[in-house]
Amino acid sequence: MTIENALNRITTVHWHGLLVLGDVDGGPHQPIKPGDVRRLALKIDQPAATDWFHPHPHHDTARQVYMGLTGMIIVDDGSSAHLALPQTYGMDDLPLILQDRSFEPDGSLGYNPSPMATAWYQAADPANRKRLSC
Ligand SMILES: [Cu+2]
Repeated sequence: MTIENALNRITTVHWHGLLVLGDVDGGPHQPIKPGDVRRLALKIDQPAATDWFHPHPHHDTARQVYMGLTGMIIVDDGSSAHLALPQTYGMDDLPLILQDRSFEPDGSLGYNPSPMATAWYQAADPANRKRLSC
């Protein structure tokens, strides 16, 4: 696995749910500076799981995830092959990631980590939108 940080800020890649050792876990203790390249050898040896990867830099995780730095990791150990479940990936077995986002009038992502900036808060009472603009 090769990770190149093409951002202009520190990031990490954390393997959420993978059973890997701490020295390749990608937590905040393993920052990747802008322009740096990190090479990892991940040995995946665990039961089937639906996991995900995401950045985990100190004080910037939520924003980086919001901006799209995340993805799914499906570990298949064959144990579900005999179950009456959809089995054709991409046809009847469709992994989904749902993420709540707001958009600015120009179509760009609007990121505001305040819980009072969420659409439900603003929709609950039109006065809330005015309160936020103060
Ligand atoms: Cu995580």
